[in-house]
Amino acid sequence: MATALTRKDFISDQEVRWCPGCGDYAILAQVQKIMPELGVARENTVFISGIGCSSRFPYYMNTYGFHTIHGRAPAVATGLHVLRRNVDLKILLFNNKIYGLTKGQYSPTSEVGKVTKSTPAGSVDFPFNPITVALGAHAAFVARTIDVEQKHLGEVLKRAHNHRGASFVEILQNCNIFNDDAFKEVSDKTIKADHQLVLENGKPLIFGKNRDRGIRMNGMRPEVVQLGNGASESDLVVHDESNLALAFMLGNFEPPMPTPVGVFYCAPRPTYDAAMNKQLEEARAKMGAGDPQKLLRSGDTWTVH
Ligand SMILES: Cc1ncc(C[n+]2csc(CCOP(=O)(O)OP(=O)(O)O)c2C)c(N)n1
Ligand code: SF4
Repeated sequence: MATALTRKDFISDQEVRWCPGCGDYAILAQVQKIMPELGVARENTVFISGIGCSSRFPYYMNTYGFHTIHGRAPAVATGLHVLRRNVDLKILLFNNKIYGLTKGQYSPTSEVGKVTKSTPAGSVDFPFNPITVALGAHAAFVARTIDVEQKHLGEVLKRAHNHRGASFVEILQNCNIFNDDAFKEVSDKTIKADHQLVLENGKPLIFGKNRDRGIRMNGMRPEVVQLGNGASESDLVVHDESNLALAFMLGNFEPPMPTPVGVFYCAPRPTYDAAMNKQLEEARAKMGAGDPQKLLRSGDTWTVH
């Protein structure tokens, strides 16, 4: 019988080279902690990264790994369109709102007006919102978590793993060297309760240190209401992970609205891999095992003189 794996089995012999205090450490530690709990053999696991500090990740995991090209990890993992096709793999996007490895230029998730070495007068680029991009690409599982929220991070990663099909997880990650405190509002213990909206399926959208504020619909627009002040829990929006419109609405929350964390959307549908295998099985049952040589010589063939 195979012996159960432990966290240590997933730690490679490579020296971890991130700046002291980088949020990447917390994400690596939690991934190494939950991997044995997922019960997947190391030889069946591959971590595929792009380019960047975060992309050193595969070196530190004692599994298969592939350090690929900038921004193209999903493309290398599967071909394009991974989310729409629902290929059974897990995408972890470390969002630090900056280019870390190349020493602090603005990135596609930096806010408008971001002053960096490459944008001394402030960036004029409108940023990507990873959650709504994933939803727009028809991802069937979309979630957000935070590097320092180790318990939440672990739980979200396990849910992403258990979801059959493509899972997309945005992890808010602090780059303490080039963009320190980019997510201070949702990670600082003293203030985070007033800015984090923890999504729980089937539960009303409540937040705040005293859990006394919530999200209510005012016609077609969401608004923050003070509970007890003419508003009660029954007036609030109830989170429903299968509601795509709600997921988009929450994905678009920007301050002064609270920042949602947790599973925005989870609507399982057949995976690309399963659908393709089913089609092949059906074809085999109908036509028997294929013969590539026969296939090549069938249909329209001609001789070139
Ligand atoms: C197509 C392409 N453009 C630019 C680069 C140069 N480059 C290497 S790493 C990097 C920034 C990486 O930042 P990010 O992906 O946010 O990861 P981080 O280092 O912040 O973890 C850039 C621009 C590249 N390698 N390939
Ligand atoms: S530059 Fe930023 S993202 Fe890169 S290792 Fe240092 S702290 Fe982490």
